[in-house]
Amino acid sequence: MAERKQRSVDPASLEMLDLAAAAEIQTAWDRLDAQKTQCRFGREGLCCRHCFMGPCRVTEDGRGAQQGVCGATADTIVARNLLRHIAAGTAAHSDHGREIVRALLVAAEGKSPVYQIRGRAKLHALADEFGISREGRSDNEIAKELGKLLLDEFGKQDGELVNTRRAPEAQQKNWARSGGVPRGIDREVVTGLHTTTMGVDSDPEHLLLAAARTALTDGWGGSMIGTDVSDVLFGQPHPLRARVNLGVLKKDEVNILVHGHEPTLSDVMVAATRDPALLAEARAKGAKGINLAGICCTANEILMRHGVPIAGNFLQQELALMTGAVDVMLVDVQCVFPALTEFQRCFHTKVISTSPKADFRETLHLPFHEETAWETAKQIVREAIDAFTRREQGKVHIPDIQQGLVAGFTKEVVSEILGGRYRPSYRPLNDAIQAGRIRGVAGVVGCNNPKFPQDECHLAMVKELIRNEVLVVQTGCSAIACGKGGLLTPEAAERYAGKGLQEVCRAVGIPPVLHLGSCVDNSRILTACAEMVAEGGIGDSFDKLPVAGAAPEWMSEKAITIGMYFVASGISVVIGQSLPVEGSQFVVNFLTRTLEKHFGATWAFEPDPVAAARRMIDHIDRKRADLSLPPPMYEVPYAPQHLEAAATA
Ligand code: SF4
Ligand code: MSK
Repeated sequence: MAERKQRSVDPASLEMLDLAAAAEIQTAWDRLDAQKTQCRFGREGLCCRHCFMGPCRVTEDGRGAQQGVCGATADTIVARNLLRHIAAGTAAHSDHGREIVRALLVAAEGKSPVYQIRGRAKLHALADEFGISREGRSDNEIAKELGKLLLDEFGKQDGELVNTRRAPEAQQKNWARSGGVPRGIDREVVTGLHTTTMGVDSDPEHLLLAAARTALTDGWGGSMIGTDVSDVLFGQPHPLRARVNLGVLKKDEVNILVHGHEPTLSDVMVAATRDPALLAEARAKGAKGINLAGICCTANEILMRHGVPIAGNFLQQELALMTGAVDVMLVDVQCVFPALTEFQRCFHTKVISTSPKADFRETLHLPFHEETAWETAKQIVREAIDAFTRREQGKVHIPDIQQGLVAGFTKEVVSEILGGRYRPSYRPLNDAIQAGRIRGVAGVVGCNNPKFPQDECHLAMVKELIRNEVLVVQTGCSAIACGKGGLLTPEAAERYAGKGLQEVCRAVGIPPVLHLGSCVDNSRILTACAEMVAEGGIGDSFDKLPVAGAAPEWMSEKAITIGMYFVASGISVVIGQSLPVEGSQFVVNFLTRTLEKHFGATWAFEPDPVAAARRMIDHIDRKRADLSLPPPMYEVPYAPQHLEAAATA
C-alpha cells in the first residue's frame, strides 16, 4: 500500500485521506493498490483487441509471440492503439465544443431565457475573422450565422478547418507536407477508427501521422471552437480573485458541487444559486445561503467567469464527498469516477447526472437540454436544499484549508494587460523575451494520477520553471494544483520567481503562473503563441519560439490528444509517465525524434518533474540560441540543492 506521503502533497487531501483510512472508505489510491502489478502489455501498448481472432499480445523481444494472428507487428499494434486513444480524446473535447455551439444557436434563436450573448466583442471579432457581415444585423443574427458555420466544421466533408488559418504559415506548410491538414472534425475521428480496424492500415508511420492530424482536429477544431463560443455565450473571462481547496465548502450553507466539463449547465447553476426565491427557500430550511463550488474543469469555466470557488482537482472528487457537507454533486461528462455513487450509501449527498451521454447507476438522472436549462437548474437547487435538511452534522468534516488565487487570463487579456486596453499588444511580452528578462513560456497542464503524489509534480515543475525566469501558463487540474499551492497570486512572483520574471510580474501586477482555463482552453495557448509569432522578433513559427509544454501527472486520453496537437503544432512536450508506446522502439523513436522533421517538435517522457523542467529550460535555451537572443538577463543559481528544494518545497 502506498504510504501517506506518496498519495498527496495537498494538506487538505491528506486530512481527508486519514479520515478515509480510519473509516475504511476506499478511494482511487486504494483501488490503484488493489490492481497490484498492472499489465505490462497494456502499459506498453502491445495488446490488440481489434478483432476476435485475438485478443493478441505481442512482444518485440521474443518474450512471446512477435506477431498477432493476422501478422500485425508490435509497431503496427502500438501505433494503432495510440491513434485510437487520440481519436477518443478528440471525440471527447470536440463533442463538448459541439454542445457549446448548439447552446449558442439556442441563444441566437431566443429559445432559452438563460442563454444570451454575453461576449459581444468576441462575437464581433469572430464574425470579422470569418467574413460574416455585421452591417445592419442584430447580435443574434450574427451569432446564428456564426453558430451554423462552426457547427458545419464538425460534419465538414470537403476542405480544411477554418481555424487552421490562424496558424503561422510554416505550421500550415508542415501539415500539408505530412498529410496532416485537419479536415472535418467528425471525419477525422471516424477515419481514425476506420483506419485502425482489423486489416486496414498497418504502416506505423502512416498511422502516427494520422494520429497527429486527428489531434490537430481537436486543438484547432473542436477545442478551439469550444473556447471561442464559450467566450461568446458566457462572456470573456477577466482576471478575478477567488479561493480554492476543500475549505471553500461551508458548514452552514447548502453546498452544491459541479463536476465535469461542460459550462452549459454549470453557468446556469451560477444564476440559479443566486436566485432570490431559491435563497429564501434555503433559508426557510435553516441554511444561511447556497454555496456553489466546483471540481475539475467545469469548475475552471465558472471560476474564470464568475469567481466561483474551486473545491479541488481530479483526485479530490471523492474526498469532497467525504466531508459530509456536499448536498448535491452535479456531474456531466468526463473525469467523473463511477465510484462517486457509492458515497451516497455513507453520506446524505445526492449525486445528480445530467448529460444524455452519461448516466450513472443509482444517481438521480435529470437530463439536461438547452431549452429547459433554467427549470433543470432550479430543480437541482431544490434537490440540494432538500438534501441539506438530511445532512448529518456529526459526519461533517471540512478541512480548514483554502488558498486565494487570481484566474481569468486569456489570449485577449494577456495582450490588454501588457499593452493596455487601448493598445492591446504582445509587444511587451516579446520584448521581455527578446531582452532575456523572461526566458520563455511554458504551458503546464493536465490531470492528477494516483501513480504520482497528488499535485507534487505540478508544483515542483512549475516552481523550477518560474525560478528560472520561465512564465508559466496553465489549464485544467494542473492550474488547480498550483492554485492550491499558492502559485497563482502576484505575491508568488516575489517568493518563487527569478529576478527578471519578478520584475515583469511586479510591473504588470500579474502572477508568474497564469490560469488560462479548462482542458479545452489549451487552445488558448495555441492562439497566444500565434499572437507571439505575429508580433514578431522571437520566431516566425511555433517551432522557433522559446516555448515548451508539459503534463506531469496526466491520466486521460484527452491529455494524449492535447500533447499530440501541441507537438504537431511545433511545441515540444514533456510528460510524466510515458505514453503506452514503449513496446515498439520504432514508435518511441518516431515520437521522440522523427516528428522533429515533420513538425519541428517532439515528445519526451520524464517522470522526475524537476528533471523534466530542466529539459524544458534547455529546450527554451536552444531556441533562444537559434534566434540569437541573449542569455537570461539575470543569472539563476543552479545547483543540486536548489533542485531538491524546488522539488520538496
Ligand atoms: Fe490479433 Fe490482428 Fe485481430 Fe489485433 S487485428 S486482435 S493483432 S488478429
Ligand atoms: S478535468 S482531463 S483530470 S485536467 Fe479537465 Fe482534470 Fe485531466 Fe480531467
